[in-house]
Amino acid sequence: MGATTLITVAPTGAESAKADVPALPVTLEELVQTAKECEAAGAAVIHVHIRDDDAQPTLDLSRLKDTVRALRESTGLIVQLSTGGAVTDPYEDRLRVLDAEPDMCSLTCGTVNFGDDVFMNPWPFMVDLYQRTQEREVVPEFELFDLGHVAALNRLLDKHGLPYGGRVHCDLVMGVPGGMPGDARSLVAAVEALPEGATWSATGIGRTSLPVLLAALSADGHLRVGMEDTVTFARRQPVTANVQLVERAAQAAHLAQRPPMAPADARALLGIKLR
Ligand code: KMH
Ligand code: ZN
Repeated sequence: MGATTLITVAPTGAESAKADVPALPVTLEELVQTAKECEAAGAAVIHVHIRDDDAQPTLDLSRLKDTVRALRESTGLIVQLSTGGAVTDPYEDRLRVLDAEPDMCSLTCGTVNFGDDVFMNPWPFMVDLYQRTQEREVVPEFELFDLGHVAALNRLLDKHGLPYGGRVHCDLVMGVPGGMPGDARSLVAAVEALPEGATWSATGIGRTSLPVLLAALSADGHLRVGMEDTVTFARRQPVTANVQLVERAAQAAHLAQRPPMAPADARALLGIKLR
């Protein structure tokens, strides 16, 4: 088999309101339907934020457990729960996400200005979350919003060893107002600073989505797309469903001669525990 592209879909996030973005999947039924469509279109990993009955972001543990179970029953996708949540979520709730026993979780490697807000990830919280992923045998995906986060990741690995699964997998989250810009030269700078042997995907927020996708493919990276990161497909054209973004990413991956990676191959690459 030749080289392939791991596609992660991040369908919901914590920032858009259902009232503003009706296509956003916020119920469990909508999420499962989205997951099935995106898997069929080439996604291998789903990065999950959930909502409550009022479509507000929540880290409610029983809902998270139900979500993990439903996604496992209906798809072969690797289930990655967000530990970032919303900027207002307390650290204890973010740590408790691991009790839902996901395959993977996000782990952001530093604090960052996040538009008008601040997304808090102080060093002691990072270390606590990282050690819990190691104990619980959950594969972390290191979210890197800035070049300083790459330095913090290297420090984390130096002090606390390799993640469960043995593979360091990162996601460059680019173009957040307050983080690194979503452009090719920032991407190259971040990739050059990654730990030896790390695998990585990249995503660009808002209008940086396409430039980052193209830069990532040309630098041999993997892709993350989804309505968490952009709700606009093209100028004046809202995204109508997450699968639109996955289909476009899959087409670009085919064009780059690195077609989408199957979930089973992604499980082997990342060292996901059989649950
Ligand atoms: N919603 C952002 C504050 C993650 O999922 O780990 C954090 C975020 C990162 O989306
Ligand atoms: Zn997220």
